[in-house]
Amino acid sequence: MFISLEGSEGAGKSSLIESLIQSFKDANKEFVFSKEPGATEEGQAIRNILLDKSIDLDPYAETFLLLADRSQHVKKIIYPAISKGIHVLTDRYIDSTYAYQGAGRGINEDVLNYLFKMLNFPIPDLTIFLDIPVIEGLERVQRRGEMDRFEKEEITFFERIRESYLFRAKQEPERFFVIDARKPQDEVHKLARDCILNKLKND
Ligand code: Z5A
Repeated sequence: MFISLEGSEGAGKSSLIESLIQSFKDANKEFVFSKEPGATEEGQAIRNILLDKSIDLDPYAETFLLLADRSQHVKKIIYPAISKGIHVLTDRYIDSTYAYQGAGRGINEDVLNYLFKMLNFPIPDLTIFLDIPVIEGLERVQRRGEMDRFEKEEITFFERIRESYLFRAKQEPERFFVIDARKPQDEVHKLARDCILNKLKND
């Protein structure tokens, strides 16, 4: 099973993954947890460039850096785990690119589809989207402290991102599971955990 976790700023993905790691250990399910950008050593170097607010990246330069990061991630982590029958849960994947670079930066969706296909990126079996209104998510991020290159964008950028996620979730209801990320953390955890364990049982 290949699962991605998506959400806009401050939705609570990192907090959710931390609690899921414990749940799957308790349920004796073998999982690899990873994150984009930066799952691999090479990806870490790319991540530093992507998040550096002193660097002014062209939208295509940004997109190709993310794809370089993903190529390493897919080749070194995702495919090897899947081929051994180990489940993978990644914090961000292709839907982040549709949302941030597609809707956010204006890169044409057909171009992204072409690149994903050419690079042979696997499609997740399940995508959990933590949905939060833009202002509430940004307030959480601001409370957390210093902001990175993405987090400093204007509100309309994040509104386009949220709309893109919701649109994709509507287009692919069999792949997406949407959770209202305003719910208390333990409820969000339970919804995500039950969704994943049910999917594992039914597959
Ligand atoms: N990016 C891209 O543009 N295109 C791509 O294809 C990919 C990525 C793959 C990576 O940043 C950036 O890369 C990202 C998009 C771009 N944009 N940014 N920024 P990152 O890896 O540094 O961060 P992130 O992925 O955006 O995640 P995050 O900032 O760490 O947020 P989060 O994981 O969703 O939230 P959190 O840290 O778990 O929670 C935020 C706060 O809310 C924290 O204080 C929690 O305690 C609190 N929280 C969490 N859940 C709750 C609930 N349920 N109630 C109340 N408070 C909560």
